[in-house]
Amino acid sequence: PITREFTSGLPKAELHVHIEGTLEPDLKLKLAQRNHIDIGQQNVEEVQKTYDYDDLASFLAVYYPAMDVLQKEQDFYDLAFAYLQRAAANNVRHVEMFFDPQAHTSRGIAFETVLHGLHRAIVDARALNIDAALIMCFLRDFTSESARQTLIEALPYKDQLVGVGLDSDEHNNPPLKFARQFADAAAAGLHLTAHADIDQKDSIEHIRQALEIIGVERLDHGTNIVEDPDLVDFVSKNQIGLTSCPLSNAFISPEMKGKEVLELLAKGVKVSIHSDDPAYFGGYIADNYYAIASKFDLTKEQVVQLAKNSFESSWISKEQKALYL
Ligand code: ES4
Ligand code: ZN
Repeated sequence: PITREFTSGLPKAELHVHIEGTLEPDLKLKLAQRNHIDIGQQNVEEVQKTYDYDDLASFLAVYYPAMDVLQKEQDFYDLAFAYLQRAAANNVRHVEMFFDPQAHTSRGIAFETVLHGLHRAIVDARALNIDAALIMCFLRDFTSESARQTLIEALPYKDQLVGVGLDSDEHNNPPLKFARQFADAAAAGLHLTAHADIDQKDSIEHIRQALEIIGVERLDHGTNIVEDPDLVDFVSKNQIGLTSCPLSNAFISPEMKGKEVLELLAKGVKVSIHSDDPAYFGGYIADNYYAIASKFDLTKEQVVQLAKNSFESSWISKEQKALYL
């Protein structure tokens, strides 16, 4: 059987982690104190008691307000550096991390404060033998005008970004709402991905829009695609990566999309395993590999293929991929 030592030693790429979702209770408390913010809890246990959610909306209602403690560039640096240290210790070799600028600019934090802090952590983490890049997400429950302004703010720094994504509340917020912003980002040379989520009533239509209209190169979650053979063919032919997050899915269903992942893996689709919001969903990437491997009795070959897929779906150069594969 697959052991925790195996999943943590396995060389892998993390392609679906929200950096704000790596904010651990102890850092949250430390930043609250440093920035003189009353978050209403005094210790780790009290913070963890607020982590009470069983669907996307109830999760996001805890998640976004908690970001108040992130105020200064150094706060964003500390957040990202702590994550990268932990990832490096679990043999994550490459990270493409999401960040949500609008979650910060909407409460008066400058875009540059966020970007500079995260970028500086990425540069310093190279000394830990981990390379990382940033994917800027649009908040899909904000307007497309807000996304447009965010992209305008970001474009002068496009060399510090690898791509754009789409996250937050999917309900009634289809990918098509941001078609123009995705097209502009692609024209600027950025890669494209989008959350096409778990068990949303329109998930197949959202997946279709993301693939056929937006032209995403990856789908975040998106494993509901197994319901539609034509779309499975499409991702197969076009080598679209699907980033599945078992422990995040487990909050919605104990099956954590294991059957879907195995079906896609058997069909040769580039599905891979990631952590989403590890500080909130009970585990980092090695824990996510372990969770699905143990519950579904995966073979070593299947686990290795998932890790290979993570490098293949990443946005590193062919030459760099060859070093990992
Ligand atoms: C997220 Cl689990 C999830 N879904 C959608 N958007 C998100 N942002 C951070 N975590
Ligand atoms: Zn996510």
